[in-house]
Amino acid sequence: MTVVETGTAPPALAANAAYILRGNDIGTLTTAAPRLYPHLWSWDAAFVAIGLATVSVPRAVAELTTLLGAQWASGMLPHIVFGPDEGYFPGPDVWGATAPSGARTSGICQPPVHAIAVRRVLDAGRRNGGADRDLAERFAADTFDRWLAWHRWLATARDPDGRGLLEIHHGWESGMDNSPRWDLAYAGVRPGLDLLTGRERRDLQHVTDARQRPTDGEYRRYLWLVHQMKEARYDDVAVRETVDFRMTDVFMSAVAALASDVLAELGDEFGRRSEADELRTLADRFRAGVLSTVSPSTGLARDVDLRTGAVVDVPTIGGFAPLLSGGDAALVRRQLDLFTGPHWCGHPDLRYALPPSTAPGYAGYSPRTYWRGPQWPFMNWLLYWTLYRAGHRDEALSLRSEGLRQLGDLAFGEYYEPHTGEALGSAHQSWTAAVALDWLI
Ligand code: 9WN
Repeated sequence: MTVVETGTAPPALAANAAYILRGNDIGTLTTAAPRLYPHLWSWDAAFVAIGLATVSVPRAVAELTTLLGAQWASGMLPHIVFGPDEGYFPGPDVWGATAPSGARTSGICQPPVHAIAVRRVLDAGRRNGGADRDLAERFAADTFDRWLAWHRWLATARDPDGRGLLEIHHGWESGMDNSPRWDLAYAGVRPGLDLLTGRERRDLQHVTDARQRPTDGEYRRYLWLVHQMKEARYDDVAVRETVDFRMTDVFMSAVAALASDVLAELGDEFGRRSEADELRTLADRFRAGVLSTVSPSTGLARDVDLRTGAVVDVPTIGGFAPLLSGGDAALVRRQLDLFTGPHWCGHPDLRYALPPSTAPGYAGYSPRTYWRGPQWPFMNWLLYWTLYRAGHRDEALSLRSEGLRQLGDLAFGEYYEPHTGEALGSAHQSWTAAVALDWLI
């Protein structure tokens, strides 16, 4: 049996991970983290289901069912489905949004990784056989149209001109909230109201130092955008016309390409030929969109500010979007060399050879601050899974072994300081535990 560097044997790591997920389970949903995030987050739920599938297929199905239960009539899957806890700001009162089912939700979305979770749950059910296989197959077939509606909504509401690039209206939609990718866009967001003073930022109570989280100035902008979208009644067209933040998100677009291909494969299995073709066409559209943004000089994919036309040239993990969507073998090879080279995973000062969220050589790099430098275990898993699937086995397996070494401290941190390996943000983060389980079992 292999023992990870920190001395934690895989069975102990897996048992601890399962224990974390069990502890964060409040019945119908697994909170993204016990105190900092006491609700269900859309893309977290997908990774959580992937982890849960290794220990309980029914519980994994339940997690995705809860998310689908909050789907909007438009097809959008909201980025937060609120549970009963009052401890998160901005909570349901600030968002003022309700799904047709009555579930209280946020009014924005997150990257569409969910088809990958459906695939993994189905695979786990089939591996187990019996009731698990029946449940997983029924679930995947019965919910296919719901996931399809989600992808169709993205393609129409968020890429209305068909350029193959999804547009976002808040950094939260990218899942990489304060990444330097969004600095330029946020510089143009000038809050007309101070929506923070007099309110309590609960997030700062759950980290060891405030530097690990976005600043108050950033939060004022975050809240202003929520206010603008709420004023527009979360109407897709009205939001596009009024919101101060309109960026194409190249990483989310690459996720859409990848997940549309995965969903198309599921469609094939369930005899949904025309829908599968439609999804492949979508995947091709997003793949081409992503490739169209690549900088010839850096080799990284770039976001665009739709309000100004400015192209964002900062070296963040988002630039590696083509590793998810593929479509150009020479570019992918170039990106893999960059990714594993001394500016990224192979940087000599890193504790583990894993991608920092922002390149260590960049002036705005900040190794303790959220999406400005730390490494994120779920991201390592997503890249691992995609690279493995695309046949880049060596790079994928390196992410897995380095990712497991990082998690050997049993903290299950939200993110990690790249040089010291210190766990930062929330402890006992669900998607961190989930990816450890998938890697181990
Ligand atoms: C806002 C739950 C979420 C993740 C995001 C991560 C962080 C929320 C926050 O936590 O965002 O959505 O309050 O900071 O950036 O990727 O889904 O884990």
